[in-house]
Amino acid sequence: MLTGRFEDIIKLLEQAERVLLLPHLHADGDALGSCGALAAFLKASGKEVTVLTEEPVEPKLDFLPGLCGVEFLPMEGTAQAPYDLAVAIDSSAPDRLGARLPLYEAATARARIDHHAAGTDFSPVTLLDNEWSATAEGIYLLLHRMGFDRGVDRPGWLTAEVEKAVAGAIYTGLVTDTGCFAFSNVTAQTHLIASRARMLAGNMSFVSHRVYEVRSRAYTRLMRTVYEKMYYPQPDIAVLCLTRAEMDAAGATDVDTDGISNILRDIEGVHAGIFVKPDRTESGVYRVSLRSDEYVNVALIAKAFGGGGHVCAAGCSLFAADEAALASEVARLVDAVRAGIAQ
Ligand SMILES: [Mn+2]
Repeated sequence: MLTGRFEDIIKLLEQAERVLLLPHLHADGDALGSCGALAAFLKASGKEVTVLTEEPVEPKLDFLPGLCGVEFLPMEGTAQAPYDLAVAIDSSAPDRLGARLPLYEAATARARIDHHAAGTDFSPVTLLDNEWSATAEGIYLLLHRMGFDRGVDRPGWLTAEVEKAVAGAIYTGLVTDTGCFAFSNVTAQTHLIASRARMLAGNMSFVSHRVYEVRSRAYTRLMRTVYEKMYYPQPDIAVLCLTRAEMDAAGATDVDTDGISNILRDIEGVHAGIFVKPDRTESGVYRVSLRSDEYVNVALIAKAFGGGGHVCAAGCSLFAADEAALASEVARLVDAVRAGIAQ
């Protein structure tokens, strides 16, 4: 269901001269693709646009700046002049903006474009539809209203080159959030938009290759531990808890653990996968990634644990001082998933 009105965001975008776009923490291909598409379009229309990320862009997405002609600047902690408009992209809650939240709040006008069903309404102007497979799907619909992909009716400043750049970034967002158009969030509209984007952007097969097929050496080393250590607390639930030492031994960082929760969920007969790993900096804090099939809504479970996300892909944090405490927290989570499957 659509929340908010396209006109309201369009008005803000048209009025602003200096625009700040903020993808969520640990920005993925949808958050960055959506920012890149919007930035490329707005820049071509004459706006000054900055995309500020929390961390450097992860290696598998390093093609994006070149694809859309937009730089993604990691935040450097330096004071920045307030922006006319700040837009939170693909971010379901204010804490998803991390250390950039004060910059968002300092902007004269604020907006949010997102597709997460369970989230916090933290912006005065929101454009959100939980039926969009990706925020990038919403970005297409927004930009189409602003003159993108209108053929000969497009605005004079919108060159074919810019349209190509925008389309490539949108396509990347779609590929990322739909598992190459395989997830249950894909609709007929998703395919129509992907088709339009493919039409304008040209061959995009490298995107799924980079995002889904290429695995780091560290990830590959880590897989040994993953398969050895995962277990089934229930026949239809798969759990994996990695320690920092195990990740270090494989030379793995957080980006190397992408996709592990899907591996758990995809085992025959499993309805839900629970992947737990230590927070990269805070000791006693664990990041949980939940994946499910159509039998259980993990967004609800994540929410009960203070997190959020989508029906089939969600996340939350656990807090535990030692190994025993973590085991009991994981058991509590397993119980919640168990109860969710039973419903
Ligand atoms: Mn997304």
